[in-house]
Amino acid sequence: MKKISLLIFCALLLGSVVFGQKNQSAKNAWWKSTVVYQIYPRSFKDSNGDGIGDLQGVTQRLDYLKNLGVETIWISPFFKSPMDDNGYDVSDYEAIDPLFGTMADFDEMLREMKKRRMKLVIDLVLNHSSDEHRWFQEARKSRDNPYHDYYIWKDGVKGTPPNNWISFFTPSAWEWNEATGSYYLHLFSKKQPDLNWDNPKLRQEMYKMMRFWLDKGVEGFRMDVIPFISKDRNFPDMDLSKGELSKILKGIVVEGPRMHEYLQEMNREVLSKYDVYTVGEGFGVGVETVLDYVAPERKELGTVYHFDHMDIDRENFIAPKPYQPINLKRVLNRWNAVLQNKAPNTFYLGNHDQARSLSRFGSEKYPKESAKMLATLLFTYNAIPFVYQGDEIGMTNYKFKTIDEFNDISAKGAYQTFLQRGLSPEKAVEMLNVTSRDHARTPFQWDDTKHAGFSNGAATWLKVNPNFATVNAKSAQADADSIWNFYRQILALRKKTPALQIGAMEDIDAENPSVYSYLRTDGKNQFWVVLNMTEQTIDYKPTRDFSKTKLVLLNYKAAKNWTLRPFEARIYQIR
Ligand code: TEU
Ligand code: CA
Repeated sequence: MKKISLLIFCALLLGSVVFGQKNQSAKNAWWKSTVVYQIYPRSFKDSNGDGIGDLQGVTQRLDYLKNLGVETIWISPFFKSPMDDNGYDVSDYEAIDPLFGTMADFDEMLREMKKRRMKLVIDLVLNHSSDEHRWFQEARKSRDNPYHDYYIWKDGVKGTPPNNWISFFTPSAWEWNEATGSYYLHLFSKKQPDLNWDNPKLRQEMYKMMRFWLDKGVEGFRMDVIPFISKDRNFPDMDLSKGELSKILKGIVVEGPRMHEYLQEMNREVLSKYDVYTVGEGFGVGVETVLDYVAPERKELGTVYHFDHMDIDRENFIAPKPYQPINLKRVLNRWNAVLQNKAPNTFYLGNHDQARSLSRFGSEKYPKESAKMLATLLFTYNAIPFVYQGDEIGMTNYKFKTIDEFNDISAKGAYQTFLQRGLSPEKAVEMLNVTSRDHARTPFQWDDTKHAGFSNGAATWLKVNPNFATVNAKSAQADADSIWNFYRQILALRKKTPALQIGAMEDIDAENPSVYSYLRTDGKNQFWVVLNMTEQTIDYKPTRDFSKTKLVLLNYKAAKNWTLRPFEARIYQIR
């Protein structure tokens, strides 16, 4: 009798551990109120003087991040890679690239994060591998190789690709393979062959790899170009006249026929068994389809992030067009309307694929004011905020002089395209100086010493922005009025204020072209955010008259009635 009750007790205990874990991914999941900080490890901190950031460098700077007030850290890929796309071309998903360190360095980094109660989100590149991955090395040998079907092949004649599919980095998405007498698909560089998710064996390999990292204690996944994993196997030509990349690719390689089936399977087999945060890189995901990924009953992903606001001042990411704040407001309001009360939203102003947000949506003429206004927007909009490394100290775009100063494969591809269109080399560099991904990748500016304290080696892999003498973490931490200290304040405010984390949001001046004025309410508390998104001084007429308000945060010394100075940002509590 005793034995039996002991057994039942153990079974109950086990059950509650297992189910307790699962339940966390439901209603009160930790990640719904978190703030994510993104690290691009190549550019964060070099610990061994080879000029390239690494995992030990990250570990050295965890206190810096803790001190800033962020808990969840997403690190861009650090897996074994030939670095054709700086790590987004993975040749071994379960190994650390020697440039970034060793598995022991990873384990130590994770241990140190956990000590500080930080969560680690790693970057999964599930759509493609490197051509140097063992699977592809096998796959390309012959048509009957057991790994052949891990990739996507199509017959054709050498020199004439099977259809008109385009790639992000090269004109055609097809590359000829001599040994098999066929083409393989690569939507990114030819060193990034697309994996064949229609093959159940490949899917199981990916799930196994995900479990490997979860079992190590990783608590989140950012999933690179996740809407790309299912392709239309009739291989229809793309309608290139649609202009916008996301429209050209839709249904054919983006949000293809079986994508949701695979996401549901992944959830069933892996994600549902762990307390794990997921964010899909939602290339091509619009408000029309987002809920298919993130509505809880769909059992797919926790969140996705979209590109809609990245399009408002660019054609297909690369050709600049003028930025207007009203367009940013419209995108943000549209997404909030669809997700509010249904599923958590996400929001970022920059990442490793984008120019610096201060240079883009703020102004280098008003670096402090505009970066603080953008931070106010980032942390008070109704979404999980993603901070990109360096934004908290006001890092700006670097002025590249010639094409040789760029590193990024996409900058080099775009440069060639611009020249073919008849642009001069100077004009091409001028365009890249607005849009290049390398702006986000210049080394983090830690202090005013050599290489901005990023590395003590002879040279850094990408040039350091010469403004490091004034723009650096050390001086920012010492200056009470710095962007960094404003981040700390607003992060602390957000942390203790549920209304700012998950409260409903309402734009109370939607048609105003320059001022964003909105409320955040959770039933108990109400906050009112007013942002001058321009460098003009504005005599503002609030659209509502609140009888009692208390100013809780401001990016200037004192508020002057309703004269909003350039990029002025205010948060009021309404009583
Ligand atoms: O980005 C996907 C993607 O759509 C980008 O290539 C985008 O088109 C471009 O950066 C805009 O300038 C992800 C990663 O974030 C990126 O770094 C990788 O290069 C890409 O996937 C391939 O893995
Ligand atoms: Ca290094």
